[in-house]
Amino acid sequence: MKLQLPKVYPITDTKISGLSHTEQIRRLIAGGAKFIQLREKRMLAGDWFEDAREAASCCREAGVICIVNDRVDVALAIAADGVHLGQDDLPVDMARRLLGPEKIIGLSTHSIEQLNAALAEAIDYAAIGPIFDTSTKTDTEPTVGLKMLSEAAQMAGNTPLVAIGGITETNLSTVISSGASSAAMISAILADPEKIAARYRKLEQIATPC
Ligand code: 3NM
Repeated sequence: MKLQLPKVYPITDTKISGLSHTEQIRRLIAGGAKFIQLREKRMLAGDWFEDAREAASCCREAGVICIVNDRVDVALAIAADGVHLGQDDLPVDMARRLLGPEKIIGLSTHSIEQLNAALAEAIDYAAIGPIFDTSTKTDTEPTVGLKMLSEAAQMAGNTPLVAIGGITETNLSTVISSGASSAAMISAILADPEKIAARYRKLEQIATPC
């Protein structure tokens, strides 16, 4: 069945928020988030595992989908709903074999060529980025821009397409109207930790005008 993604897809970041993954999850859930990715690029698995487990447990209790960035092993260990893979992570077919047919697999792409290849894999959604400049991720590929995002959305067809990189309150509407199913965001949601719930709520409103 086709995955239904909320228009705003929050990703945790302990450096930007200054909060544990669990605390970020609590605040995001308070804001109404339904689909969250745990992303930890600095710590070793052993050092954030307990936090990840608690975060996943909060998600389960609230009926919120929890995806783990990069780490199939961590996703399995905490019984997450799936993984978000990068181009250098385990190949999709291997992740699928480990996770089984029911778990969600998302795959990052950074060009039309990579997206085309991703669409031939057993994924539930593809991501493309960075759409705009971002300082959150330092090893990014060249920016995709809105024109290529529209092309990518047409190419993705029925597969949900997540736009990522430099998305803010100001450009969110254009990202969605360019064809993205969802906009993944880190700094626009987490930069002020006291306002995480409110920021999520506001961005979801901008992305889903009534
Ligand atoms: N992946 P912000 S850009 C995690 O291009 C990530 O695949 C990207 O953070 C990609 O919303 C990015 O703060 C950073 O710009 C997104």
